[in-house]
Amino acid sequence: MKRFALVISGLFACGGTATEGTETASGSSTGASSTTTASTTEGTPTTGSVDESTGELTGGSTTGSSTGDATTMAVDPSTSDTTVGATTDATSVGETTGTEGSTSGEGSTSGEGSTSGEGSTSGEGSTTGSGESTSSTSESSSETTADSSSSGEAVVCGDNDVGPGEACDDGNDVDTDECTSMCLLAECGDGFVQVGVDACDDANEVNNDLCSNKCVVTPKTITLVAGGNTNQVGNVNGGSPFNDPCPAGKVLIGFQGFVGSYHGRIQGVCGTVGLVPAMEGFSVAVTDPVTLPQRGLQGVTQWMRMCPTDQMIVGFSGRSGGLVDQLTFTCAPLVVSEANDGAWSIALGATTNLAAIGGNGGQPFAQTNCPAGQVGTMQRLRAGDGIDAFGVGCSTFGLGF
Ligand SMILES: [Ca+2]
Ligand SMILES: [Ca+2]
Ligand SMILES: [Ca+2]
Ligand SMILES: [Ca+2]
Repeated sequence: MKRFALVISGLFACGGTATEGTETASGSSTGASSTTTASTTEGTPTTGSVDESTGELTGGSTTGSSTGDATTMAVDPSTSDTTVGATTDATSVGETTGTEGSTSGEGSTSGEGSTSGEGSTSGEGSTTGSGESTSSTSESSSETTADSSSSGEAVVCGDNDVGPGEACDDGNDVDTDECTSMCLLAECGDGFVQVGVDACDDANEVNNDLCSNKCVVTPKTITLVAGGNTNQVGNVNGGSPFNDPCPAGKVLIGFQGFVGSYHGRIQGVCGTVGLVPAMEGFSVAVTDPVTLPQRGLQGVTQWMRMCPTDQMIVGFSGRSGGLVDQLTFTCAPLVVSEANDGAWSIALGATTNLAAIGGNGGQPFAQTNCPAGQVGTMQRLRAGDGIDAFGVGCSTFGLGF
């Protein structure tokens, strides 16, 4: 019923507004032709949509160019019956009409259901109401249609010709070169390990799993290799030598013992260094402490000096003479970093001195550290009844992949 009413009104309008009809003619002609084309696909839908849109639109802007609309309307019904039409064409028609009449005409065309957006377009059209703009609109839309259809035919990924929408086309199915089989330029994160560029590519956003966001393999362990020694302080010829290394994979993380006016007994404490995911990278954790053999037989007051959590012994200072009188241990953490190019590295962080332990005899000796880039991994003592000399054996550290 509505359909009828609309059409009729449209016809009436057409007849009534003879003058405007001329102007409309151009616009409507465009619309008509396109409409005809439009009739390619969906005849029925078109009709149906016509009703809906018509209803809405009519209420809003009946005024404007009823003529133009009318024309369109008249065309539409017939067209719709024919039924064929590319959706796109229909769209263009709709827009055209919309601009001019902004009335029911549009609704019918746009109604085709190609898009809801059109409806809104029609609304604007009514506001504008210029035939020119209408025509341009219709043209552009028709062009768009043409492009889309043509592009669908021509572009073939793999024909060794870079077509529209292709970033590259090397004509092969190899995904590990610079151009993937999807005709996309290889990049980190596409899930393909580009030869010579990506060390890995897990296509996720997790930086500290096995493969970083820069497609670099992440570190898994900390390696320790026996390195140099610190100097020994005290009487380097006294007592007997005791070189006690930490178990494999462990570093010195503190000392304990018994002290009187000088150090009577000492034993190192070792912990396992390992990598743990932290933030977007890794941190070094120290776990599983164990003690080294206790050397010396004297001392009355038990003591313990442990590095802060996850830090290790890198040096010491204190006082000494014929024996080891006082010790102040120096600790530092290991810090893992990721460079801009994705390379991972590990280095010592800022040092911390623990509280001094022991007497004030002897003479102060200079800060005594492991060689640069090394951490303590062995107690190097000389002892008889008391601790004659104290030193530390060190190891280089690195990342294991
Ligand atoms: Ca191609
Ligand atoms: Ca390729
Ligand atoms: Ca890749
Ligand atoms: Ca990852």
